[in-house]
Amino acid sequence: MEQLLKQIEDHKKEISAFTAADEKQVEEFRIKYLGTKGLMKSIMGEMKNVAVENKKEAGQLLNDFKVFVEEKYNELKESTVNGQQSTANSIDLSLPGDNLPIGSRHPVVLMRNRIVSIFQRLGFAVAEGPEIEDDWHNFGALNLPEHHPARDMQDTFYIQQNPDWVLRTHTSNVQIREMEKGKLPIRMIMPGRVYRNETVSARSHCFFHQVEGLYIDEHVSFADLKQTLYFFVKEMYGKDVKVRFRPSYFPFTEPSAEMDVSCFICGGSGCNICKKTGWVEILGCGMVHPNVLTNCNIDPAKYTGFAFGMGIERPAMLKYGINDIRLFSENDVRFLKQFTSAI
Ligand code: 2NM
Repeated sequence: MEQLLKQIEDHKKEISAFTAADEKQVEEFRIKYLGTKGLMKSIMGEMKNVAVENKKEAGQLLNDFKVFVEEKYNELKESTVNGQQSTANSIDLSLPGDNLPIGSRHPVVLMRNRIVSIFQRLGFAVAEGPEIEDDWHNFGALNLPEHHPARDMQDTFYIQQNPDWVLRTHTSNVQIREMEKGKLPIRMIMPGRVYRNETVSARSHCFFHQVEGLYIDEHVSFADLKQTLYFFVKEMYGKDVKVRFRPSYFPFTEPSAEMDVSCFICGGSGCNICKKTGWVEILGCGMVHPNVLTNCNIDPAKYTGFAFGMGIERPAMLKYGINDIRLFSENDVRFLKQFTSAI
């Protein structure tokens, strides 16, 4: 028994010190200690020489030893990968990590997120839809008559293969698609890219971004429209900003209005941004035209609603002091990496 104990201790020391540089050496370890003619086999054979009264203790000892050898074997196996000593054991975990170059959000996305999150807090859900749209969803359903100038080739990109398809000129196509689903009430916000056939310059581009909104339920009034947009403006431009509505015209709303805020650059005293008027136009809005509701199988005698739409690029340019709209789509990293924000 004494002798067996001593033997095991010696083997343990030897095994602990064993290292393997590759899979071949791991295999050598297995053969030497765990193989059919290996140490484990022969030392287990010693059991027959142990006195009866010591057999239980010796059995326990040998079992523990076997577990010890197997654990060492697994350790060696794990530390060698593809015939190479793996780096797993040589990694210094106290070293500082590599700096990962993290990107920054696009200024249009930052501005879109700000706008969208204000309306989300009022219970508006976000909806999206196709950028290639048929004539009905982009024009017809929106009460744009056959010969309306907006349908002109001059203003709209038509798809050559099928002139019934256009690149959407606003995100209102998403409103139409949501209304057509027939699930009311609707309280939704529609952000997205839109296309207009315009000459590209520092001030205008042939594609840009919009956020539109739609609220349809029983008894929705122009007062609801005004209060919703007042809340939006205060959240967006601060408590002190002044607001004014001007009557306007859109084929898809009646009545229609445009909303101005007191110039957030000069505070209303007059500058280049507000063209010395003290006011900046930020959105168009109105009560959804009964024809639009009828086009979407909504009964205008029962339901009313308001809608609004605003561009994203212009407020982003004012906020970040960007003087050329083309910068948004050129993807120059020197431009893009300047914008940081939590949202
Ligand atoms: C605007 C201004 C005013 C608008 C209307 C609709 C719909 F589908 F309900 F008729 N969607 N968007 C709307 C109304 C958009 O953008 C300047």
